[in-house]
Amino acid sequence: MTTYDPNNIFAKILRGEIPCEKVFEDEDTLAFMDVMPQAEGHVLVIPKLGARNIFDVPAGVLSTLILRVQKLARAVKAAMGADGLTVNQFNEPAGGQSVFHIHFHVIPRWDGVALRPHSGKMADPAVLKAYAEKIRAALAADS
Ligand code: DGP
Repeated sequence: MTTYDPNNIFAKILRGEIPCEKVFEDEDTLAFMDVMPQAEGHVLVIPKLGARNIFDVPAGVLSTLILRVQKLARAVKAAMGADGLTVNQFNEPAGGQSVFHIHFHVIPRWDGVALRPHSGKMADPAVLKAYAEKIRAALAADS
């Protein structure tokens, strides 16, 4: 299937049917903590409009989304005291995508610290909440 499935897990998060640890929301975008983080402070940034991935997302939605990715990248780096940051975006199973609602991974990085596996172990919700609080504070300081 290569069309958009409105019952994917991120669509359910957008409809409030599944909880998430939210760090940012506006009329176009939602950002929340990844439950299987590849590094401490790993955030996902998604559009509210349903699009499967890079191949079907409308240009205007993608343009807004990448600006929000930049906003989150700055806040996450500052909040986590990171040395750098990796932005990942996967398309179709062959490209590593497992949730079929387009999203960008915003992953803080530290010198000499390798990334953990993609879609690996579930994180402790209390730890995710603590990082989310720091990231929300950095966003508030930026606005
Ligand atoms: P990918 O589609 O391969 O880019 O990866 C999907 C990412 O989404 C992966 O890092 C794990 C994360 N993830 C999967 N299910 C959930 C969920 O229910 N909540 C949150 N917050 N993250 C999820």
